[in-house]
Amino acid sequence: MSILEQLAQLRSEAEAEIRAASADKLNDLRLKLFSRKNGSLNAILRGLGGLSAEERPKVGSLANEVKAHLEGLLNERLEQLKNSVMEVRLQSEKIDVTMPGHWQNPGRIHILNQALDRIKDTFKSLGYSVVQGPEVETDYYNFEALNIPANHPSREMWDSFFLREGLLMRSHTSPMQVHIMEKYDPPVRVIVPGKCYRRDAVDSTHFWEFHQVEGLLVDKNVTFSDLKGTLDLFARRMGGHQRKTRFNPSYFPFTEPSAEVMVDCFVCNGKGCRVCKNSGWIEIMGAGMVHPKVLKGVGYDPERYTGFAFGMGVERIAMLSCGIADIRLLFEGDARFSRQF
Ligand code: FA5
Repeated sequence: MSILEQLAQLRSEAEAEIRAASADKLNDLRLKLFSRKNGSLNAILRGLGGLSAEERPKVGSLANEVKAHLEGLLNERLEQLKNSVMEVRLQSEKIDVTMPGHWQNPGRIHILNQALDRIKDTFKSLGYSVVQGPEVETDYYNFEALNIPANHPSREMWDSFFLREGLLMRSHTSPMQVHIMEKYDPPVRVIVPGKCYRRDAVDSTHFWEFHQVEGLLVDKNVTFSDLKGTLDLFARRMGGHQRKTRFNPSYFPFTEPSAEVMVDCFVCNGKGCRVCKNSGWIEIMGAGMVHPKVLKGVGYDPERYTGFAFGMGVERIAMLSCGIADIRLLFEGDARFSRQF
């Protein structure tokens, strides 16, 4: 076969191979055709020496033409393969933005935490610090230091879960009044949110585990009016600017005088309804001026310092603000209930 025929054959065979080559084969093919040492083109051109002087330039120019043609084809094929890879990717990664989304079922802040957050925000804005305390208490802090000696009849107000000798699950957050005053000199201004435990029979307003927020403010010249002003403002922040408060005389061994703090009913605005048992008023907390015996017990001078304290049930506040009639709903963990608030 003449060199010209060999070149023509190389051209047509290589064209077919290039058209069929995959991306990773293209480079091998390029080497197979054009490598100086053992490329097919050079192998044919090695026969140039045996040609006449007229034939040589003809063959040379045909060889150049074949080389340029095949190189062009190789580049074209490479480009074509790159585009088709991109095409496949685009197809497989295509997102149909008109498809309906998947429902993510986002969580909600539990209604108790919502109430707690609002209570904390209100008092923080009045300069109160938020502190936590232990849920297991000693008899001393839960009772004695709060002016409730052993066998005192008022202990029945707090029917407690006793643990081993001298320890119990705290039945209110008031023991933290004593811890705080023992630790810090006056003035103090704190609230203490936390869990409390009582052996109360469970009904629509009582649970054996519940949350309270204790408040304590001690300074010079603190009066009952300061307590009234503070709780009045609290009620309005929680229930709207039209809320009214009422202080009924009450009894707690660790405050004197003591009061039961009422607000006009959130639901009927004081007209009387099922929630307020037709009285128009709802009790939201116990409060009073810190008893001088309690102040003395922690080393504060009751002649120089006075203070007030209050303790509210967070479940009660949450129920009132959302019109919930049964405390048990708050603890059942039923998402259909929680999702409503
Ligand atoms: C006390 O616990 C006092 N330590 C409050 C206090 C603090 C008075 C500081 C004076 C100064 P009381 O027992 O009334 O008070 O409880 C306060 C609130 O806790 C109640 O109004 C009620 O909302 C809530 N509470 C009491 N027992 C339960 C219970 N079993 N389940 C749910 N909430 C309860």
